[in-house]
Amino acid sequence: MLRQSGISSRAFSQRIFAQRRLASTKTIREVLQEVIPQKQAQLQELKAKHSQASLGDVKVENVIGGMRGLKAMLWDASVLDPIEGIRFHGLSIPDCQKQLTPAPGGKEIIAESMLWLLLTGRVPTEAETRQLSREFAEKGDLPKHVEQLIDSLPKTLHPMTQLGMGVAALNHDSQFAAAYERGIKKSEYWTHTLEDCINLIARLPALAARIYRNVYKPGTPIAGINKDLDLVGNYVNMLGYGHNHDLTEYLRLYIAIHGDHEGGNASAHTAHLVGSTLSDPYLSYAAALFALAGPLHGLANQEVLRWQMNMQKEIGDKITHENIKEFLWKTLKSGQVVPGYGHGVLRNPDPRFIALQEFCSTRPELLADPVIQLVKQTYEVAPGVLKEHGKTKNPYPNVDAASGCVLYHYGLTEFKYYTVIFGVSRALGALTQLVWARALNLPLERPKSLSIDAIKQIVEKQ
Ligand code: CMX
Repeated sequence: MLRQSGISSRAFSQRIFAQRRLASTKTIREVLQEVIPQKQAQLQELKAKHSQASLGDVKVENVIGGMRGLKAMLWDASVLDPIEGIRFHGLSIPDCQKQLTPAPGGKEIIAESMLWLLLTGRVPTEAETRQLSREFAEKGDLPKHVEQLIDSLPKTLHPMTQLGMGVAALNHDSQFAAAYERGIKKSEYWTHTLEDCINLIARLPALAARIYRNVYKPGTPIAGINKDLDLVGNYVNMLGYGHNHDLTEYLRLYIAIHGDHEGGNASAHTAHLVGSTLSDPYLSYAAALFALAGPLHGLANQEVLRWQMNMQKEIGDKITHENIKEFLWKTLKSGQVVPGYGHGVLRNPDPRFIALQEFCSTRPELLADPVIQLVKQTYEVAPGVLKEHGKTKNPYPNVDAASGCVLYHYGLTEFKYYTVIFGVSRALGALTQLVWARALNLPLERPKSLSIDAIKQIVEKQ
């Protein structure tokens, strides 16, 4: 009939599309309301029937399951074992607590020694650690334009948005970007990247503290950088809590152990992906921060506190295992996740959670705090409830289950700020990864995507 009418099939389809285009009065939302359920059903069918089918190099479950467990990245500095948890160049958290130099007068791991270990694979000497602290202090002041930018932002803008914007604006002074523009050899990329990474880590405390002071303590002066202090010592000073030695020690530990969690975690992987385009470290890390700001990742530490406060409000003074159980079920039945529980890789309690709990266990005033007790009591009940609920592969706490409550105890009660502290920390691992990606000349990341129809065609042939 087409031949009789003298038009080709392509022209025929174009005419049909044109007629549909004219006839349809649907909105884009209405069309999506129709199309999405169809695609969802197709995906469900693939998941149920063909998860284990091979697509060549990978299985269907890898493509539709968030690439969980897929060995597709190169990263030396840390390994995450599902049962044992994190090791940094082979060292567990307790090993690091024994071997890495603390701050003068302190006991906990500090950011400088963790960064040194991550970057070089070696445990630094005390002199090497102190030298890095001094370099950070000397480079820690913010440029004027970044101060002005942060000061101009609405105080209601989420602190993580402010942090990402500030980090991106620091790229004004990127040595890597300037050197690339001048024209450098690939073999020189890593040295300029390293300088940017050190400058960025040095400036993060002043940036993060300025956000805190602007939003929560406006109009009060911010302490200057003390050249004799470590990075976190200065950060806590600028936040306005420098008088509190225990909080300073807690934040030293917190920032060191949140530093890296294998290469594929969402924030570090984002920095790696963006950095693979040769975007400079500031832009790459700003992107990572926006991944960290998601509630399934770093924002969970804010969510845990919010959830706990709601639980406390609802239960009142009579906190029992039964009451907590009821609240957990209420959360699950309303379709929400229990924040601070579960993990993409871990299948045991997170050793970072254990390390933070141990920090509390030596301090009676922390053990007596109702918020900290609630974390412990929830830990006694939640794994059982989550197992019974039967969805999560890991019913145990991750680091976010415990990290906020100690901050809360010490008076840092503004939990919308908590992910910013995580953001100061994750720079250690994500930026180390960038330096090594440039040193090893790793290429642009560019995985292949497949449509649902293409996957169906492949699996149906098998
Ligand atoms: N509460 C309720 N349900 C949960 C759950 C939790 N804590 N953890 C996982 N599940 C659900 C998932 O939503 C998923 O449900 P669907 O099948 O309906 O999609 C199912 O259990 C299977 O998930 P999983 O394979 O066990 O976990 P994922 O690898 O998909 O997700 C994580 C991991 C962390 C996103 C998830 O456990 C979660 O949402 N936890 C709560 C948020 C949180 O604490 N995030 C912080 C993680 C640490 C960090 O990055 O900082």
